[in-house]
Amino acid sequence: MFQNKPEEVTTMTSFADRIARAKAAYGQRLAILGHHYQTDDIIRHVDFQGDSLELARKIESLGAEHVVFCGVFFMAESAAALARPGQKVHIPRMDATCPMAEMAPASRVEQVLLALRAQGRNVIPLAYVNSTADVKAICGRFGGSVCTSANASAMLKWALDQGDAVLFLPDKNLGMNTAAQLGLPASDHHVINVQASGGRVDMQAAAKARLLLWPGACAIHHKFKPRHIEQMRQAHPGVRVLVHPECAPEVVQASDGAGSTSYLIKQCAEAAPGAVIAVGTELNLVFRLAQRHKAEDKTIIPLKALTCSNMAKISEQRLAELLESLDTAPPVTLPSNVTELSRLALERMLRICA
Ligand code: CIZ
Repeated sequence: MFQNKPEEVTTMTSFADRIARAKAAYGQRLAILGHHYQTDDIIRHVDFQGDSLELARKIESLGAEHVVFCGVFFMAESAAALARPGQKVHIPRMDATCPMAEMAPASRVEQVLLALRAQGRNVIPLAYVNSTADVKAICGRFGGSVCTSANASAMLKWALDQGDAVLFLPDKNLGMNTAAQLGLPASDHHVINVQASGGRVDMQAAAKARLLLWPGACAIHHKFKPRHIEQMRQAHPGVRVLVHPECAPEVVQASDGAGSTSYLIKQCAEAAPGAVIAVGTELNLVFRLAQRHKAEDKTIIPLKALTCSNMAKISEQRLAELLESLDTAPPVTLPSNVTELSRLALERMLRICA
């Protein structure tokens, strides 16, 4: 899958050479971070690979003047909020956005939160990392925080203890799956209508729920269906099916295990030789796991071949071009109040999940 056609090899090699040259020239002044969903063409150039939590934790310890984030924009924003003064965070494509993050525009989040709070309950906002820095800043301002799929249950438990209810956003699937993990009954959550600036929230239903869910979802993970698991089990009797918790609850329930990218990676690493595992997440990670564990006689297959087109915008060419213009390229910047408040929300998470 990752093999280039012969005529592409020269181009790919030359981008790789340009990246290697730029890395050598910058030395310790440059650190490249890459998310697990990046292609192998990018991952081979990164200094650190991880999920957003692992990469967010790295920022503090990085001495580099330039941090290049190979991932999607909200990840670079979080890195910019956590960066030291003077440290510049870059992303090879500013338009590598996350459609789910865009499903919760900050102004709408604030309106809905205020409408919910106007009912007299202390509603704590908890944003999944897949949200804009503006939304994270709202969480910081209203006593809330941020979570990743790796720490969602610890963070939701924390948020439930802080007030009367939690507004979890933007991923309703992660919210519902995490609530199920914590044993929160379905009667305790409610997916809110976020139209008309909070004017359409069913306040009676909201008042009864401890978990209020924003109606967003990941365009990729939402495409996994229970029928894909049934088909997989028929085609490969004995297969173990693992999925990401951004999948719908019925998919998580039909699987043999669900968790963040770091969980999926660990499960594949710890599986016994001979294991057959179908993984329901972004294809680049599944292929990497298949390659990594092939020699150990483990068969790792995609539950369905789904790629994130925004993650894929980060190409070797764009990385090479960015590195060659790093001193003049505009870094990711945030207004100072957004930096301060989104950092507050992120640091709360890092402290709680230390
Ligand atoms: O937290 C992350 O990096 C995301 C978006 C997914 C995951 O499970 O790692």
